[in-house]
Amino acid sequence: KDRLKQKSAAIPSAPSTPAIKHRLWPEIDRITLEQLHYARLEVGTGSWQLFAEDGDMRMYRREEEADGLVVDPLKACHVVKGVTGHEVCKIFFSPEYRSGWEATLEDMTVVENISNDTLVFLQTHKRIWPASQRDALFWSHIRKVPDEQDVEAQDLWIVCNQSTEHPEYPANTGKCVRIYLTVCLVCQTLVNPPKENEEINREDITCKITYCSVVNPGGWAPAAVLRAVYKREYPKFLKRFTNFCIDQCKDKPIEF
Ligand code: 6CM
Repeated sequence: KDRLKQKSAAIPSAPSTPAIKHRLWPEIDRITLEQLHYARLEVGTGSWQLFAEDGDMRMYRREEEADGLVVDPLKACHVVKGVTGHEVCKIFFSPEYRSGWEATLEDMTVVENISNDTLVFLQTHKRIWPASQRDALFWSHIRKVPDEQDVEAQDLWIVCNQSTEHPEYPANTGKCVRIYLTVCLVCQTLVNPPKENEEINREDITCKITYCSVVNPGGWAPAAVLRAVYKREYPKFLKRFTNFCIDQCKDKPIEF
């Protein structure tokens, strides 16, 4: 009985978002929690191959193919000073910031506003020669996910992006090939206790970031070109994104 109690205590309590009434909610809730679990597993040794390293940033991939297409899972870890997990996740989730950090983006539309923590996006990405241009249709959900069994992981946030379908935006009808993605960003805030009678300032906070992604290119894309693009673009993305967060937050009050 005690073991059962402990187990259920580890599951974040059900969120009170109005999104729970949406037809996609069971999938959103399940995939978000699955991705949270997956992101928090240690990379360890074995199947993950380190392919990029810069300061505190480490990027790993596993070479995998499905129906002849490259679908290499990627896992990246980074540590960024001066920002909270909530701030970083909010910037990753919110449409108003996207063009400021997403270098592969050509266009972005919110096609459904499910609630203030759950949106459906249609994005077109810049064409990469010699393949066709790609688009992506995905729901995106942001949530605070404290782990009641880990005192260190109370300030824990996730954004989960998952491809979906929408009758008004069918795949592969125009010039774009639709890509299919499962992406998550998990952020944990660590705080150095401030000196007595002093307020916490940005030097006292650190954000531990985990980013996981699996992208299926959806149609023909030469494997070697795609792997070379990922090797170049993912480190560029994480550095650009985290620098953007630091810059956006530096003159604002800390948002826990
Ligand atoms: O996670 C990232 N961005 C999010 C917000 O935009 C979202 C989107 C992910 C889509 C990423 C796909 C971009 C690459 C498309 C290339 C398709 C293959 C073309 C064939 C080439 C031969 O989750 C950051 C994504 C950073 C990507 C580098």
